[in-house]
Amino acid sequence: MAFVAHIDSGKTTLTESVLYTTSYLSCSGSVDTGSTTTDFLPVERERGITVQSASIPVKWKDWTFNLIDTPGHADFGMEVESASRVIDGAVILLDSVEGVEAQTKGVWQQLDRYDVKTRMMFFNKLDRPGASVTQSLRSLLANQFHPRPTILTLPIASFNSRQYAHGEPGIEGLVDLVRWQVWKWAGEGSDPTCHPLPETIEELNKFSLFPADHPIVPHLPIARTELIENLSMVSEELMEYLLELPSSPSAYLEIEAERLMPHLRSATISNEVLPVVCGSALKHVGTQLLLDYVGELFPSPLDVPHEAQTRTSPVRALAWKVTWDAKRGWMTFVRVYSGKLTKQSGLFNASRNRKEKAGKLMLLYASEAQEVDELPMGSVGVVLGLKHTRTGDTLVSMGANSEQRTALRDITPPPAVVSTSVIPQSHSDLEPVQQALDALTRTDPSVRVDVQEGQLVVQGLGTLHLEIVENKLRSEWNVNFEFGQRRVSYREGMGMGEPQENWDHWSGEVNGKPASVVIPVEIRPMEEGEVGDPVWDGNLVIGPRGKPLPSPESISTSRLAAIGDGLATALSNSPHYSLPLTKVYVKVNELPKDIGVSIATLNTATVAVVRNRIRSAGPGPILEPYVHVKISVPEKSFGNVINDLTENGGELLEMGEDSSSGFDGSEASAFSDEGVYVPPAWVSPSGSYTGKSGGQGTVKHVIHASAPLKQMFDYSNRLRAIAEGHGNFEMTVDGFKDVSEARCLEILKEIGRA
Ligand SMILES: Nc1nc2c(ncn2[C@@H]2O[C@H](COP(=O)(O)OP(=O)(O)OP(=O)(O)O)[C@@H](O)[C@H]2O)c(=O)[nH]1
Ligand SMILES: [Mg+2]
Repeated sequence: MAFVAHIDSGKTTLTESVLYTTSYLSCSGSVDTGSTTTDFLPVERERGITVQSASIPVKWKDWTFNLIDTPGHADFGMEVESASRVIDGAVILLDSVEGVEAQTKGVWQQLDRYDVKTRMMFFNKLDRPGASVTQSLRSLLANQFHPRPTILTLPIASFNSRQYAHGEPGIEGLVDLVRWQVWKWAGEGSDPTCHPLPETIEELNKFSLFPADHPIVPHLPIARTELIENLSMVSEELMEYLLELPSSPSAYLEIEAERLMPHLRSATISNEVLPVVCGSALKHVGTQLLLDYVGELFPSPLDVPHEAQTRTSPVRALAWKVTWDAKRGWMTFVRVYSGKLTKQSGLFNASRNRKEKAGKLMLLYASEAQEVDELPMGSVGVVLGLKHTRTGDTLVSMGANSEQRTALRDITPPPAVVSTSVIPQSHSDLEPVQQALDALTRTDPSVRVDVQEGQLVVQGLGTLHLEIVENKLRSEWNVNFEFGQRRVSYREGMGMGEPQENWDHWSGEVNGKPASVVIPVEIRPMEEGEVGDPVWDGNLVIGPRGKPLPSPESISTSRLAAIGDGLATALSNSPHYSLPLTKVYVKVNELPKDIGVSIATLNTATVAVVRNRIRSAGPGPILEPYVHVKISVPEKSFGNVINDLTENGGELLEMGEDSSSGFDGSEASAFSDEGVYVPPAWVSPSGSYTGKSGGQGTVKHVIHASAPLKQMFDYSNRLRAIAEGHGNFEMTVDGFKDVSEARCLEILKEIGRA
């Protein structure tokens, strides 16, 4: 299970609270003082942000979870990508002052991509002024997250009726609507007390925990009734049970939690409802309840269909993360999908066709390790001593047959959008720098390294990503180099020229003898409605069986792998402007039985044929990366911000006075609230809003725009100047877009091609 969310929603704080609650820690650390367990890298502690995901086995009651704390910043999206690949369920946090934010959507889509069905929301920071369960729930519906968000716990701002109306002190209690209990936090640092709620309306109205006039009391039966009725919409069995109940107003209060839980669980696992729980990670409010619900509702590894999964051999495991540690060497994080991985055993890397040998095995508690003899099915642990394995590779036991040796589904890095040259300080620094870069790409496949015109170039997912790369090269690898200027990465599309006759024939000389081969491929620019494949850098490559072709390294038949590799080479560098190609459609047809040439020749011929075809099609469009920005500024600077955006090639998408619209300004209609219990706003009252996006007493104006990434590199400085320090923005990469002719010329000049 993983915690995923927008930056700063409190994932690391919640992880810390989980460790504290489950007694792993005797006192909890804090992100703000750089003392948390999972943010252990020096850069993380300095900056108070998570850069890499960390996994921790957590024991709670009879359950064991493998918890992964992920980073929220989109520049470290690879870490969420690989975590999403190995989890069976995710808890998505929402800062309940801000509601849905840019990366909330980003991580939600990542979970979709890896088919993580089971999800739960945690509305965090309910202690903050301006926090609202109602608004947060509405923003989920407005952004079309899930048609059935289902609130399981309700916050109690105060047990004192008068203070409650003002939302102060923030969050003193929680009502568990399923178990029909109230949790009360008496004060800072003290343990909460749990009180069962009365099962009749009359007794509830006299319940001594609340003063007689507390407004939440009469609302609680309504909330529970709506929860149960909405749940019965997805469970016929529950519906039938409800129909049998006597029609007394208290009937729904008597239903035991045990009766509801199985329905809630199956609806959660099948993604028919999205359970929502509330709390404050910082104050440890709601952490136990979250853990209880994760335990009750999340699937065990056996409840989720995984590729061929058994408790017995052979071992199949996915390396979902590889890191380098100065003391321990290469550490490969694996999730074991079947069998039992034992220490010192021989393994086969099915993604790279190489033998490996496992050394020690460990369970890792963030940076602390415990050695173990074996990792059973379903577990997440670390293997030491593997030499060739990279993030995303499949490991199987040596004895596995060829069918069991196939690779599990890969992890795909998001596209790189910025690059910089790496200049070793002296000639003797070249080799260490190269080695360090190679090691770095093994740990983080979203860092790409290549040589362009004799110069080492690294590409990454954003400017912060490159900063961290620079930082790691210096502090972990101690190599001497300078980074050149940051540049955005451009792409080329394919031209419209028709193929010449016999364009797919290749003939040449192999070992002094003439050889020829026909490469069975079709190539054209992608058409409207076709979606590029991230595995192929936004191109669409279809294999002989009509399915998307996997990356060349994980193709198991050697002839197809040779063609795949040739395609990748040809598509990585256009014959026109030497940019990587994107939005090209390639179909590889069935290969004839006897091609008459060696594998190596097949590879060379594929590169040549594809390059020629792209050359003869003429130059295509140039594409550059765009970002989506959401900017909040006071009215005074509104006009200047807009002028600046348009001057820099930005396109305004939407403007308004607050951010209740979808964060991306899309017009898409919201999910209806029919069949959803939305508590009235007064149920989650809060002190007046002084949050980060507005500033005291000022109306915030929100602008959504799309702009070229290149113009937005130093936007934080620019916005600071324009809005005199009162502006805020968030930015997410929005893919590659075709550029105008004028901009095309500029780009060609910039890259020295015009
Ligand atoms: N008031 C309040 N502040 C919180 C709460 N949870 C987290 N914070 C604060 O929010 C800030 C961000 O918390 P983190 O735990 O680092 O957030 P994160 O989601 O891990 O951030 P990234 O890993 O960088 O994406 C810190 O200053 C926390 O102290 C909460 O429940 N209430
Ligand atoms: Mg964090």
